[in-house]
Order: sequence, then structure tokens, then C-alpha cells
Amino acid sequence: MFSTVRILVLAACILLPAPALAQHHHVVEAGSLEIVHPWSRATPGGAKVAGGYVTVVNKDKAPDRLMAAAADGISAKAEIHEVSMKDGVMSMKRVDGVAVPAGGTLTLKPGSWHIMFMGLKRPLKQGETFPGSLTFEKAGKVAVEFTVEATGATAPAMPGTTGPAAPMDHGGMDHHMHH
Ligand SMILES: [Cu+2]
Repeated sequence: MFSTVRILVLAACILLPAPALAQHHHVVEAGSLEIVHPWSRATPGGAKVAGGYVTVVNKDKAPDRLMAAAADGISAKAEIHEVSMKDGVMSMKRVDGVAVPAGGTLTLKPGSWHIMFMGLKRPLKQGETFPGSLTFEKAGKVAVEFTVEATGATAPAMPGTTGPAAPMDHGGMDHHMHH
């Protein structure tokens, strides 16, 4: 009888929709990292690139590093980009990774560090989600779900937040410099 109870409990645990719960809270735990609300923005038809944004909270006393990202379903490849200002001109370039500070937070957002999905296979529509992954030096490869926000959104649409106007619109930036 006890074994029957145990089997039922085990079954309940297996059947629990853990990914759905994580998605509901928009938080994925990976070791000492908390990956909060990965998001992207709707793209016009014909667009070849889209930005990817996320907040990563590091609860460890040692830094980690975001090394790579991917979303094979919607793009041929993804790069991590740094935005810089030189002589009044905004530009961005590919970097090998970006640090997640010890006990700190890394925020990828429009106008700052971001993931660049390149070679878009189709337009992204507001309200949809697509699967992807983030790869960290220590925490390893973590599966995430990106939520597509409105075109021009400067912050994820979450209750209780009002995003200030962005200093620039990343969507309008020229990515041809990469090739
Ligand atoms: Cu970029």
C-alpha cells in the first residue's frame, strides 16, 4: 500500500507542468542564476534581424558569463552585441560574452547589451513566444522561452512597470556593418 502511494506521488511530480509554471512567472532558475523574462520585439515583414533581451540575476559570490544564445526555430544564428557611442554615432559590435557580476544583475535591453537574432526565418508577431537557449560559462546551456513584445517596446510589458522613452530605437539601427 505504501508503495502504491509513493508511485502516485511520483507520478504527480512527473506530470506537474514545470516548464509552464516557470513560464507563468517568467523566471527560469539555472544553478545560482535567475533568468527573468526573456523577450524580443515584433518585426516588420522582411526584417532579417531581431533583438533579444533578458535580465539575469546572479545569486552566487562568483561571476558567471553569458557566452552565447540561440533560437534555431526563428533565426539562423544569434550573437551577443555591445552598443557603444563614438563621435555621436551609435554602433554595435559582436562580443564573445558579457559578464554576469557576482551577486549582481546583467540586463540586456534596447540601447544596451542585447542578443541579435540574425537571419530571421520569419517575422515575429506580438504576443507569441519562441523557444531558445542561453549558454553561460558556469551555469551551462539553459532553455528559455522568449515572449514577443510590441514593435518599438523599450521594456517588457509587465504589470506595474512604465518604461521610460528609449534614447534610441534599436530596431532602426543598421546591422549591415556586421558583414
Ligand atoms: Cu545588434
